[in-house]
Amino acid sequence: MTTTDIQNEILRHLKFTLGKDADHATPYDWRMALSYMVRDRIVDRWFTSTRATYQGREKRVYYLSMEFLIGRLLEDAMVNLGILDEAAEAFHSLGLSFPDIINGEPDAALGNGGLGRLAACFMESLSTLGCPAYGYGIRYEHGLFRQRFEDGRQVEDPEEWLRTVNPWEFTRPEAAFEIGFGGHVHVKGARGIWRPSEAVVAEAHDTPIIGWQGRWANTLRLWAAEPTRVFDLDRFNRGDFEGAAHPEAVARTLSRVLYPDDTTDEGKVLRLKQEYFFTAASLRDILRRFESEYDDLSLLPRKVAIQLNDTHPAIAGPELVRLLLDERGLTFSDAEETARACLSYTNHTLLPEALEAWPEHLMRSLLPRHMQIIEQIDQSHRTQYPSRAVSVLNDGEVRMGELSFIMAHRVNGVSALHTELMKSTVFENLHALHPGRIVNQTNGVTPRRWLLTCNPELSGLITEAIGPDWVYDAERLAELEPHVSDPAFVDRFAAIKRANKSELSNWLGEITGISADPDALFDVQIKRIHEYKRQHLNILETIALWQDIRDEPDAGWTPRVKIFGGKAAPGYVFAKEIIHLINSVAATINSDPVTAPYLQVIYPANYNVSVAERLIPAANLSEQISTAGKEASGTGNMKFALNGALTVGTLDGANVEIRERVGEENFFLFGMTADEVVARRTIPDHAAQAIADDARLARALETLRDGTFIPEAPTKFHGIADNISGPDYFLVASDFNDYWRAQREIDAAFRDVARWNRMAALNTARSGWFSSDRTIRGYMADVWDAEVATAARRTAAE
Ligand code: 26Q
Repeated sequence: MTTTDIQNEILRHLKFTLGKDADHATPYDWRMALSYMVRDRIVDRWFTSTRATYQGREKRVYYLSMEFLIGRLLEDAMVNLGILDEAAEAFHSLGLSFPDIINGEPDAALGNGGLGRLAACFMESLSTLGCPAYGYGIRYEHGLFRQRFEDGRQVEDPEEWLRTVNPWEFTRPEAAFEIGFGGHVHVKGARGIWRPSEAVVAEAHDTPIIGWQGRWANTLRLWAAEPTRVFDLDRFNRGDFEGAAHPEAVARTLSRVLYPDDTTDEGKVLRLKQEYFFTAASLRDILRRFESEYDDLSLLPRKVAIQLNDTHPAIAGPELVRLLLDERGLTFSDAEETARACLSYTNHTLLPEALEAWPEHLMRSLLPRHMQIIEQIDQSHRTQYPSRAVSVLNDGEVRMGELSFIMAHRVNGVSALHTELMKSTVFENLHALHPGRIVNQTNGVTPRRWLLTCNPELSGLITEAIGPDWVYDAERLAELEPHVSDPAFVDRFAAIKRANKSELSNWLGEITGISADPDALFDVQIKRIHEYKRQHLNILETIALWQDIRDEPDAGWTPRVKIFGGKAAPGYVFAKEIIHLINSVAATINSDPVTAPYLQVIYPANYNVSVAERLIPAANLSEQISTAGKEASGTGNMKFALNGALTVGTLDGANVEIRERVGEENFFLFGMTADEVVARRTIPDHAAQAIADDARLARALETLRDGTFIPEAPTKFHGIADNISGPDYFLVASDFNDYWRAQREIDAAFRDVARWNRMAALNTARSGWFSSDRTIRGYMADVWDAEVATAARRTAAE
C-alpha cells in the first residue's frame, strides 16, 4: 500500500463511515478513519487464518483469562502490517500531527497488571507463531480505574474506554449463550438436571489480533452480559418505569467493572458470578465449535487445549464435567478424564492471601450443581490418593488452587524459581502425588510492542547492525554481541537512550511540571504498589540519599532521577500510604535547592501500558526489588533489559534467569535469597537489629516520624515507620544496607560512561530469550501438545 492509497482509504472512511467532511474532522474522526482503514487490512487475513484452521482440522488453543491488558491497538497493528511509515506520511501530507492522532486512542485497560499484560503478549505471540487460538475474557465496560493524586493521595475515577466507539471490535449477536445462576438440581442417577433461578445472556464481541507481518490473525472474544429480556413492557405500561429497566441494569452489572486486584476485599459474590459467567460462555462456545466439526467427544483433548490463567476461571473444571456428564451423557469418570486432558492451569502467585477460596455456602447457592461435582471430584481424588491429605474442600471453603491442580493435566509456574517453590510449598503434596504434572514456563514479552514499536530508534539501529529477523526470532539479538565491542556502535546505542530520556523528560514536564535532567541516571520502578514489591525500600533509600547529599553537597554525587509509577488497589490502605509517602518525599526533595542538581523524584499519575511504553525505552536502571520468593516472575523486568536498562534486583522470579543470561557482571544484585528470607524471619527482632546496625537507615526512618515530609500531619507516616521497625514481614530493614551498597556501586558504574553503555547494550543483546514467542513455543510443546507450524502457517495465509 502506498501513502496515496492509505490517504484515499482514510478519506473514504472519513466520508462514508464517519460522515465527516475533511474540513471539519476532529482528531477523533481522523483516528477512527485511520483505525477503520487498518482494520480493513486485517479482516481478510483474519478470515484466511480461520479458514485454514477449519480446513486443517487443527487443534485450537483457548486462553481463558479474566484480564487482557492490551493497551492501545492502532500503532501495534500498523507496525505488524508494515504500514506505519506510510500512514505517518499520509497524515503529514494532510498537515496533521500523526502522534497526536494515534495517542488519542484510549488504553484498553482490561487488566490489573502482570497477569493481564502477559495474556495480551501471549495473544500477539500466538498470532505471530500462527498457532490457532482464541482468547476468552470479559468485555468490561469500565477497565481498571484511573488514578489521580490529590494532595499526594491516590483518588480513583472510573475508566471510560467505551464512551467512544471501539473500532476494533465486532459484535456477534448470533454468538450468545444463556448463563444460569442459583436454583435447584434434580438428581437422576449419575446425572444432575440443573434448573437455574436466574439467567443472563453472554454476548460475544470479537477483536482480531494480528501477528508480525500480518501473516496470521486470531480472535480475542470478550463476553458482555446482557439481560435475557431487554425490557419489561408490562411493567412499563403499569407505570413502573424504573422497575421495567431494573432486570437490564442487574444483568449488565456482571460485565460492568474489572475488580482491582484486592485480596482483602469482601463483597465477592459478583466476582464469582463474573468468573462463572465468562468461563461457562467460553466452554459452551468451545464445545459448539468442536461439535460443528466432530461427533466423537473422545477426540476433544486432541482438538482442544484450554489454558486457565490463574484460578480465576477454575470453575471450568466442574463446568466441563457438568457439560459432558449432565448434558452429553458421559460417565463421571470419562467426563473427568476428558476434562483433565483438555485443561491446564498457570499459577501466578504463592502469596497465601492471594490464593482464591470461595465459601462453600456461596458456591452452593450460586452454582448448586457445580458444588456437587466439586464434592465428587474431591471425593474421588481422596479415594484414589489416600496417602496424602489433600482436599479441595477445607474449613467451609472451596480451594480453587487445589481444584485447578486436580482438574489439569499440566500445572505451570511462570519462572524457574517460582516453579520450584510451587513444588516445595503450596503444592508440595499434590506434586508428590502427581510428579511430572508441574512444569515451568518462564514468562516472556512480545518484542514487537516492547522493543520494535516502543523504541523505534533503537530498533532501527539493531536492524541496521544485524538485519530485521530479530523481530520474530528475538534470540538473534545475540548477534549484536560483536557490535558491543565497537565503540561507535555503543555510542549510537547511548545516543538513542539519551534521546529517549530527553523525550520522556519533555512529557514528564508537561504532565507533572517537573522536567528531569536527561543526563542524570533515570531510575525507574513501575508496577502495582504492593508491600512485597517494596516501593518503600526504594523511597527509604531515596530519603537516605537526600540526607547524605545535604550533609556533603560537594562529594561528587551521580545525578539521579527516581521515577515511580503504579496504582494501589482502592482498599489497600498500606499501599495507599506508600503512594502518599512517595509524593510527599517528592515534593520535599524537588524543592530543595541544595540537592536539586543531584536528586529528583517524579511520580506521574495513572501508570498504564501506554505510559510504560514511554518510560521503559528511557530507563537506565530497572528496580526489581521484591522480597525474594514473593514475585512469581515479573515481566517489566524483561522489558527493561530488552531496552538496555540495567537491573538492580533481588534473586526473585525471573530476575534470577535475567541475571544468568545477561551475566552477573551486568546486573546489580543485592539482598537475601528466598531461603535466607525464611531463616531471617525466625529472628524475632530482625528489623530492630538491622536498624541498630545501620545509622543511615535509622536516620531515614526518623524522618518518617518527625514530620519532615508532612509538617501539617507529622504522624501521618508513623504507620509505615512502625511497620518497617516492627514486624517488617517483607524485610525492608534487613535488606536496606545491601540495597544501599548496590545503589552506590551503580552511581560509580554510571560515571564510567563507556562501561555503563557497554553493559546496557549487552542487556539488549542477551535478552532475546525473554520473548513471549519462546514462552508460547514452550506451552505448545509441553502443555498444549499443539503443533509448532510457523513456517507452514506463513505460507498458508499468504
Ligand atoms: C483475585 C480475587 C479478587 C479480585 C482480584 C483478584 C486478582 C486479580 C488479579 C488476583 C490477582 C491478579 C493478578 C495477579 C498478577 O498479575 N500476578 C503477576 O503475574 C505476572 C505474570 O505471570 C507475574 O509476572 C507477576 O510476578 C505476578 O505478580
